[in-house]
Amino acid sequence: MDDSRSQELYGRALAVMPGGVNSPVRAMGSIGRDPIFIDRGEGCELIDVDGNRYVDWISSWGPLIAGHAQPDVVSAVSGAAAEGTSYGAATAGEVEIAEEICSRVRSVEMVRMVSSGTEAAMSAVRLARAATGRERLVKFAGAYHGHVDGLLADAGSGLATQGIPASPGVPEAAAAATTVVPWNDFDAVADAVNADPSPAAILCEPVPANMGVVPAAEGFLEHLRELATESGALLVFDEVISGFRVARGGAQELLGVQPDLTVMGKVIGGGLPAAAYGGPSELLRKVAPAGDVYQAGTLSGNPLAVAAGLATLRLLDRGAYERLGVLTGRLERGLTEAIESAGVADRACAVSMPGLVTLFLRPDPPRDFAGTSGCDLDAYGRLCRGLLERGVYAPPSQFEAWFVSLAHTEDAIDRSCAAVGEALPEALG
Ligand code: KE4
Repeated sequence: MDDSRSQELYGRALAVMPGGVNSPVRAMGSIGRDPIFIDRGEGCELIDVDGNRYVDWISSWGPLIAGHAQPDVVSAVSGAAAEGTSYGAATAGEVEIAEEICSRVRSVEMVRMVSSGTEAAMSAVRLARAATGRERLVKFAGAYHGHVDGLLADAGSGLATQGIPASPGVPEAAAAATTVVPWNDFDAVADAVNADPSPAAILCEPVPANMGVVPAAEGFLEHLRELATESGALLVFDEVISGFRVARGGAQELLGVQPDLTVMGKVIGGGLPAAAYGGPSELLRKVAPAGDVYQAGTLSGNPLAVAAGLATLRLLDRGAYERLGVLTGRLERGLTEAIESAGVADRACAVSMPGLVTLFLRPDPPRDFAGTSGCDLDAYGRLCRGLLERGVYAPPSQFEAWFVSLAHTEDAIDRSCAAVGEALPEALG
């Protein structure tokens, strides 16, 4: 595969950008190759700067649930841009998208728009701390909530642990306020929540997709709900990925557990920078200027991002979710059949939730981050490289998901699964 133009751009990028990219996962280091530079997207496909075409399973890490260059989205953004790009003043579109979000997510009566999932998670945590007068957070190993100092804490495996900085530059004090426990560990999270000092919040991805797709065990989200209610901590669902993807009302609709605060992003920006946090009016009215919990943003509710987000949400009717479910099922079955036909069912498996699939290089679905970390990561890198050679752009990390979009066709799914059937034996050796 010719990637000479990508190589030339990468050489220039390394001189002026750390790692040559603006977000680490794009660098493809974890799959043992240099990054591919993209020229454009068309439906479910990416075309790189060397003209190589791929079935895209990244969908911009979730936002592109309607596919690349979707006409309604492009038209909405173009129309908005023609009138101006940002005003730093209130607009009708912000009211419309807030109403749209509240109409879909039952636990959200009021919402604040921000510009990234990180900002939304950070602000929701600040609100939870203000509302409870407490500081400590309980989060789960392998869950990702953006690059907020206190949320990068990950003391690794083990029971409830005091967070330690997972990145240089994170103050000990910021990490120390975070307790990290294994996902799906009923006893560990109960111990962490019931320990002193009582926590401000239990923060989770209700459908984890940053350790690969690792669904909650039966009753686990209900357990978190009970622990939060009994302890006075707020239950915060980070639905930046699952929101408006796994169901019209997100994971809380699909799984029937209501959080106190919800963090949202990706789909609500349709590929432009937009995210949000929301919940009951009584909580959100604590946020400035209604209340004294300060949070602000120059481009919060930006007209172009709102136009893209509204156009995307308006494509997501009940029929769209039925279609997404059908496509997701086809992909999971196709990957499972590819694994079985390659004779490697003892070394790989596929796990899905609506709109999300992960191909794990281990014999059975992991229950937590330690389980995912036990996957054959070297083989995963070889698999991804083999898939790129065959025109399939799978997530360049075992700790991510394949993001299904409404633009994915049955043919694109079948071609991707056939490529996995060819590349997997080579990758596993
Ligand atoms: P951003 O700040 O990247 O917009 O959102 C942070 C975030 C928060 N919560 C969840 C559940 C998330 O998945 C994310 C970001 N997701 C990753 C991919 N899994 C973004 C990709 C990247 O870092 O380049």
